Amino acid sequence: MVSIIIPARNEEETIGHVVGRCLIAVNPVQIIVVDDHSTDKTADTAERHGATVMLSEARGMWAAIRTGLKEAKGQIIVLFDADLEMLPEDIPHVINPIEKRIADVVYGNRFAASGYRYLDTATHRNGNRLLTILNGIFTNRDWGDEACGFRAFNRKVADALVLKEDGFGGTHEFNARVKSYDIIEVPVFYKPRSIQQGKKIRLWHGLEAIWCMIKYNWLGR
Ligand SMILES: Nc1nc2c(ncn2[C@@H]2O[C@H](COP(=O)(O)OP(=O)(O)O)[C@@H](O)[C@H]2O)c(=O)[nH]1
Ligand SMILES: [Mg+2]
Repeated sequence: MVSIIIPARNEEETIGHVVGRCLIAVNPVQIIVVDDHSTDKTADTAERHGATVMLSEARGMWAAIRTGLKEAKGQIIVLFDADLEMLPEDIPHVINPIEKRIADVVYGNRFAASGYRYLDTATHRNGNRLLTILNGIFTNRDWGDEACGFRAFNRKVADALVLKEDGFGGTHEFNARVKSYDIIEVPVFYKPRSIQQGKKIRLWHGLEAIWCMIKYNWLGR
């Protein structure tokens, strides 16, 4: 079975589509939506479409993922966003290297030249480039898109994983903690949304990202 963990805060517009399409794309599947006191109908909508809904143990995207991991029963775990920036139909491609046992961890790469590539803003793309270069220096692994939220890993990784960050910094903590495993990147479709459309990440998260790279790669916390 595949467990899909979806952190979600105020995503009622898209969460139903995401859950419904995950159910079609992957089988057998366990879908865990981890809500964080959303003020809209995120939790109800997710439940109505067939997901198990949990309330996050703390505020932030990675606190939600940590909560979801406790409930995940699958041999493969997928982390997926609630906002449809990426496509549930890409999940089978992302888990394929784990099923073939040629990777322990798989990342979606939103910028790999394969298939369609929707044009991002240059600001976001260049920020991502900079973080990807820094993450490569800190980990000495050659990620092409180290900040992609679309990731999958096997049970061995899940059982060994210790995560401490609650917010977006968890993205870089996770990279540091899995850097010694067999890792593969798979191109995925990505159509970024704007802050007006609900994107929660901000420029200062870039500084938090760099701090987390230092903390978890160099200071060994
Ligand atoms: N439970 C929970 N989910 C969050 C929180 N912040 C972001 N998310 C979810 O995490 C995913 C990624 O967030 P998003 O704003 O799209 O960031 P980005 O696309 O990585 O820039 C989305 O599904 C959000 O709903 C939070 O504080 N709590
Ligand atoms: Mg997003």
